[in-house]
Amino acid sequence: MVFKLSALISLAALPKVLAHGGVLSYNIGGTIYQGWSPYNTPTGQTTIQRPWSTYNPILDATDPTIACNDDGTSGALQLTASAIPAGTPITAYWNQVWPHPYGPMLTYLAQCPGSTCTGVSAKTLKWFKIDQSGLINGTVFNGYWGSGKMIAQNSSWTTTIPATVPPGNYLIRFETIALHSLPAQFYPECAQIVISGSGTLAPTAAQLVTFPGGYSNSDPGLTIDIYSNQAQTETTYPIPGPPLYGSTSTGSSSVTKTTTTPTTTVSTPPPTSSVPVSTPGTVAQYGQCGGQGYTGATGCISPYKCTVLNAYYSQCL
Ligand SMILES: *[C@@H]1O[C@H](CO)[C@@H](O)[C@H](O)[C@H]1NC(C)=O
Ligand SMILES: *[C@@H]1O[C@H](CO)[C@@H](O)[C@H](O)[C@H]1NC(C)=O
Ligand SMILES: [Cu+2]
Repeated sequence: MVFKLSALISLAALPKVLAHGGVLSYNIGGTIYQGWSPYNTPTGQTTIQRPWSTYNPILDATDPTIACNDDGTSGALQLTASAIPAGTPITAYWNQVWPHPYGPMLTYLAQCPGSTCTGVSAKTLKWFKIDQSGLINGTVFNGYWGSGKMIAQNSSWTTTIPATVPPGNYLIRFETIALHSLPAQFYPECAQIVISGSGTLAPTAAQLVTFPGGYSNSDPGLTIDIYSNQAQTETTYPIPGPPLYGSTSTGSSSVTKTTTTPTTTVSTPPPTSSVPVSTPGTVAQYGQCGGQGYTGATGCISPYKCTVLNAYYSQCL
């Protein structure tokens, strides 16, 4: 009997893939980039995504693979998405349908020294957080979370590179954290991009972390028991990691969500309207309809509504 190797690999992988996964592809400014396939041979894989090794979650905030779900290295045929203007939305697609609706979504950037990220270990980099979504409404026990929203958005998450980010070579790290069981489950994957533009707002020291290092196993946002009695009335959730890039918060005492405008930018266009717009329009479901720096159409096709995701991105949902 002859078995196809790929069929054997799929069978072997099946029990693992049922309830877990990772980022499988990206849409950057309208271009689709396929990601790494962790269950195929590394030989010949050419992707902008860093190699990763398993659909299984990382269960320890100090795990040496927590930067990019791998050993930190680039692939033999590593690619980089070049000339991505700051201000561009990047969508990451998880396997369908992502199974874990309780927990935060987080997106980080790390700038590489020198002229490329290829060959640079993800563990040596300093990361800053450009997007986060924790408990959106309701209670910790049964509320609507960033990851629930990710599932509702076609198991995808869109983060717009802030227009203020300085040009250079970066890794972008999309992460979902699942809290349905403890320890918390981390699902991070990374891709290599070159950001262009004239941003000049460097992250502050307080906004920069290493991975491992950015999280601790005792962080309140990672030890929270969403099934406890307290969780049934708790409506705030402290998102793990450093304070958001561009904010003035120290992150040490407050979980209040605030949106602040960076103060030292040179080239931020005036904010466009980010108020929900209900006029019937032309933007399709999941399309961008507003946000700082955005100049396109703002009306969504019926029945979708323009919904503010963050200061830089509103989407038809
Ligand atoms: C939470 O937000 C979602 C999406 O906006 C909405 O569908 C849901 O009804 C809200 N739930 C509560 C309890 O407010
Ligand atoms: C949903 O996600 C898949 C990738 O997982 C993508 O191919 C498809 O175009 C997406 N659909 C929409 C409506 O965006
Ligand atoms: Cu899982």
